[in-house]
Amino acid sequence: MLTALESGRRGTQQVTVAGTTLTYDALLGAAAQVADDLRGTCRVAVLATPAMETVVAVVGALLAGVEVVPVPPDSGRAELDHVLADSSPDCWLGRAPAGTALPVTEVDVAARSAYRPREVDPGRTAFVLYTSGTTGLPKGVLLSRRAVAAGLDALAEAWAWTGEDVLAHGLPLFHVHGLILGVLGPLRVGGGLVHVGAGTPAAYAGAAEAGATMWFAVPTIWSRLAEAPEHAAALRGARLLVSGSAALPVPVFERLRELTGHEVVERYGMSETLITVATRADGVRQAGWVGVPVAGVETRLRDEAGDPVPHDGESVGRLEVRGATLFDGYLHRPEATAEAWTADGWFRTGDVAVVAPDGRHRIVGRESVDLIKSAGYRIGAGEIEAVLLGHPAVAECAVVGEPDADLGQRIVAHVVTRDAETAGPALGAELTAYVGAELSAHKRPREVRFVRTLPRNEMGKVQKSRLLGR
Ligand code: MLC
Ligand code: AMP
Repeated sequence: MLTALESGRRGTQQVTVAGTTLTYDALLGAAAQVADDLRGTCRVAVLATPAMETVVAVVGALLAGVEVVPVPPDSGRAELDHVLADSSPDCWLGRAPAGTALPVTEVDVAARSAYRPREVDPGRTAFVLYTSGTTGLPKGVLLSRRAVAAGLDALAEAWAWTGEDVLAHGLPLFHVHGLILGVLGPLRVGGGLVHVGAGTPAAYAGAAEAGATMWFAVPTIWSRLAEAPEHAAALRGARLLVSGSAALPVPVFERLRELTGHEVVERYGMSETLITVATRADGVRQAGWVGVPVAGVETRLRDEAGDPVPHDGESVGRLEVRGATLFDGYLHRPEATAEAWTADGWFRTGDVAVVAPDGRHRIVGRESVDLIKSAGYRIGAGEIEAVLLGHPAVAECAVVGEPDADLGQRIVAHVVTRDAETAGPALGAELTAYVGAELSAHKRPREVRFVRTLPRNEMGKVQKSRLLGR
């Protein structure tokens, strides 16, 4: 799966994560030790801090054919309990949260063991990635080794990504973007990696000195770079700048063209599908458009009745995809899995899009207001509402994603308190912290608005469009 790393086709490239550098040989040696230590293990949880230890843990598990559950390092109580109970890992690999009841298998970045190739079924699960839905707790997305390999090869082809490239980014290591594309990508093609530790303009600019040729970022990071000309200018020598995980605003695309001399390449995907649509390195780069289906993937548009919507560059339809990069279903959720596919075998993305006659896609938005994308993170409104309703002061609540120039969407919680007297800034701060402690930092509302009532329709359902002023 990590072809270049495992095959010896490694050249002189190195992997740097938050200031720690390993040659390919050293990384393979440390990961081989992890693989040896995992004999007899089926599934591990990895507390995915942005550190070399995370990379060695994930690579070691993959070499051993062991399934990885990446866990956000700031996971709160409820989220952590849910992920562990749902995925039942055998142990933590590397760091573990304080007070954990699971056994811990240590990871030593300095260890070196001889690499012994193991035959692993390509259909075996590589990752159980937890991701939010519109309601309920996050679901575990089962991604096979075959799908990961197909997704990476398709992107390597689309972007002419080779062992000559050095990829730079500062993304979290528990999602598709930062972990699968951003760590496994270089190790499959044989290229270098500089994980800059954080998604700040200064850190991104610093990677130029380390020889970076490609940069990956979510739109929030690109917009912050567009407002930091001195740092953006450092990316002038890039071969390719890539944006994904949310829509890149057109003015940001244009400003970055002025500052860096590059037109950012956009691509589109999901935890469930990996990257299905991408602007090719040699393709048309147009602000607001995310490119064409990658090799092995097909897309189509359907209307509400399931009938075809023309690919005429104007008609908006529900985007459905199928192909080699798709997941195998949600862990323990046969009903949710079945609902995600159409009767004729296409995955319903939940996004609405336009497709041009030449095959280029423009993502128009999401079908549901209950899936929020904030700073590139996918967040379920229902998950936050359930936590808020668990707070004794909250009688009713509704969470929405309001447009935000920096974050794409910002989480706003509308709250009706049990006792009107308690409403105010102190309770707002308490509720924000409460969500952070139960779920994770990026799921905290940016604003808590206290209201007397929530707008509801005659069925009693909250009218979120009214909360959004639509
Ligand atoms: C945040 N802060 C809050 C808050 N929310 N404070 C109070 N209340 C709240 N509700 C604090 C933070 O703790 C931080 O404080 C400060 O505000 C700034 O927070 P921020 O605005 O969130 O910025 P930052 O921490 O700098 O992070 C921005 C970012 C990060 C863009 C670098 O969000 C990020 O890495 N996003 C990427 C997500 C991602 O990888 N998605 C991919 C999904 S996979 P302090 O004190 O800490 O500074 C996928 C598939 C695909 O989508 O297509 O790729
Ligand atoms: P996640 O599961 O975190 O990967 O989130 C997937 C969702 O992110 C998709 O369903 C889209 O709504 C959104 N998304 C990803 N890439 C893009 C993009 N380039 N433009 C617009 N939305 C995107």
